[in-house]
Amino acid sequence: MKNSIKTVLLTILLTAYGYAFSQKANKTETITIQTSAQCDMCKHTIEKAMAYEKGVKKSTLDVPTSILTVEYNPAKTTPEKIRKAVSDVGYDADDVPANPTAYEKLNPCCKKGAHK
Ligand SMILES: [Cu+2]
Repeated sequence: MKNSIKTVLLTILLTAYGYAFSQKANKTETITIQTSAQCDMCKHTIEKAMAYEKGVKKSTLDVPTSILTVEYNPAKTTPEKIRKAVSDVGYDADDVPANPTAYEKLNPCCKKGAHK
């Protein structure tokens, strides 16, 4: 009887430990980035770039505020890499300015001031 209680306790302990470990491996962090996006086309361009970005799980750009919310795996990427990916498609990302070459290629309606 005593031994079976020990077995049960050990099983519970190992299950809890395994669960904690798997949670750590699947860790997701979220960042918000202020971008220079202005319309649905910008949203599409940035979210598409995020879909191809390594370590990014989900991204949503809110057009009215131009804020990009990104869920990512911190073991695979960093906020710096994510901001650079946004810059590389032609948009400012917080203090990282848009890549000038990519910005020049943007549709005219997506350039700064086009909607003001
Ligand atoms: Cu646009």
